[in-house]
Order: sequence, then C-alpha cells, then structure tokens
Amino acid sequence: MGAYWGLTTLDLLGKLDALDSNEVIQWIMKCQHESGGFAGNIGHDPHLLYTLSAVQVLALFDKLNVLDADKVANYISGLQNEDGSFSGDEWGEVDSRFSYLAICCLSILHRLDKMNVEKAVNYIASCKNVDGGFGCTPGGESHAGQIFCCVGALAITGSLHHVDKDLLGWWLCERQVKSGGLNGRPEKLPDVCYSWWVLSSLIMIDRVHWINKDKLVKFILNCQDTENGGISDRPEDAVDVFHTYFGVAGLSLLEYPGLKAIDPAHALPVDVVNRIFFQK
Ligand code: GRG
Ligand code: ZN
Repeated sequence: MGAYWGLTTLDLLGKLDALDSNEVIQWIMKCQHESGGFAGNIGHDPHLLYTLSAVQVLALFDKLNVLDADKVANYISGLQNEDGSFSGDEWGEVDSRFSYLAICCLSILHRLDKMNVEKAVNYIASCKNVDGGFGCTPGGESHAGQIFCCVGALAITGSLHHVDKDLLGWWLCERQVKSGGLNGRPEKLPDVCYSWWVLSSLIMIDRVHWINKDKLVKFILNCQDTENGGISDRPEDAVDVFHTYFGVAGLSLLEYPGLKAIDPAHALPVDVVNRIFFQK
C-alpha cells in the first residue's frame, strides 16, 4: 500500500527511476499468497487492498507480465458475495470500498469477465443515499472516500447512469471550505487527502468547475514542508507519504504545471492507463 503511494507520487513527478525497479518487483512478488492475493508485507495475510496496490505498482513499472493474471483474478472473484458485494479478505467484512478494489484490479488485469459485473454494480447502486452520495453499505452515511470508490467503480464499468450528477456534484462542491481545502463530510475539517477523493469524483461526473481550483491549489501548497519536503493533511501538521501522494495527485488533477496527468478512476498516471488499455 505504502509502496503504491510513494511510487505513484514519484512517477507523477517524473522520478520513478530514483528506485531499482527489480528490487521492488521481487519484494512485491514475495508478498503474494498461494491463494493468488497479495499481502501488505512478506508472510502477512492477503487482502484486496494490497492486491490492487501490488497490481498498480507492477503496472507503473510495465511489469504486469510477471503475474499469473488468472490466479489473481480467481482470488478476487472468489471474494464476491451472492448479493454482488465484495468481502475484503477471507474474514468477510463487506464495504463498497472492496467493490472498487475488485473492479479496478480486474479491469487492469483485463479480467472483469471473471466477476458478476451486473450484480456488483447493483450492489454499489444500493449504497446510494438521498443526498446523492454513497456509503460503505446500504444506508451508510455519505463520505467522500466512499463516494470516490463507488463513482470510480461505476466509471470503470460504464455505469455512471446510476449517479445523479447534479445532486452529487452539489454535495461534493459543498466540501470546499473558506481556506480553499476540502473536507470529507459536512462540518469536518479540511484535509489534503480529500483533494483526491472529492476532486477525482467531481472530474468523473464532469462537475469539477463547481469548485474554486486556485484556492484549492493554494491550500495544498500551504501543506508542504518547504524545508524537508512532503505534504501534510493540513497546514503546519507533520508530513506523511499518504498525504504527499494525495497532495501531488490532487495537484495533478488540477493540471498543476510539471506533473504528469493522473487517471481519476484507476488512480494511475494516464500514460500507464493508456499502456494498459491501448497497447495490449
Ligand atoms: C487506489 C486511491 C486508491 C484507493 C484505494 C482504500 C481505498 C481504495 C479507498 C478508501 C476510501 C476512504 C473510505 C477514504 C477515507 C479515508 C479517511 C481520511 C477517513 C477518515 O475518516 P474520519 O471520519 O475523518 O476519521 P474526517 O475527515 O471525516 O474527520
Ligand atoms: Zn487525510
């Protein structure tokens, strides 16, 4: 997971060659479990979260060919439940996040046909709320992170007709607060990570012009540690890899100069996504 955040950030900055790709790939492949799923580290239990991160990192390095794609796809499709939802691992917790992870990963592997897409889409649609947003399960409170997952999964499967774009666009643009930053729910503090969760969703539903882009750029830049590098969740806090990724990815979505473009649904640089889907 951390490897994905760090490496995608480096790629957006044009600095992916700062690392030895063979070492990274060898370590990733040691995290694979006999079930086909990947764990967060060697010897840990596999989970959909780490499986998508592993596949994304291999995609960054153009090394998807080292995978047995059918084996990984079998692990993922085995986690789909009767109602179309997904469990995150063998222990069974269900969340619309896991639907996104499964759909995004199978899409990158060209194996969406291994799951029941229609049921998966219907389950995500059942997580939609009257405010236009989405929750973690049917009836769960709308949250920007969950909205990214549901909108991303619907975008990848060509099912955005399930979204009320004006209603959701309104809810999402209301996330911008006075400082220019975005929060994840009404009455909450702004946080750089929502520059990703909210902005990518707004782009996927064609409503990004409903927020003030300049003010958001300034908010993100204000969260930089100008001495040691990195980006924090809000100004003056300590930096971390997670928020550095979301800050750089957010600036990329805002077309900030000097950064590669990022795909809002697959969360990978656009050139990587084009390589996956147009140069098979
Ligand atoms: C490939 C980009 C990518 C993601 C993988 C893991 C995942 C898919 C999505 C997670 C979506 C999600 C639920 C994000 C929210 C993360 C977050 C900051 C939660 C914090 O919630 P609270 O309630 O914070 O602690 P607030 O901001 O509401 O006070
Ligand atoms: Zn955050």
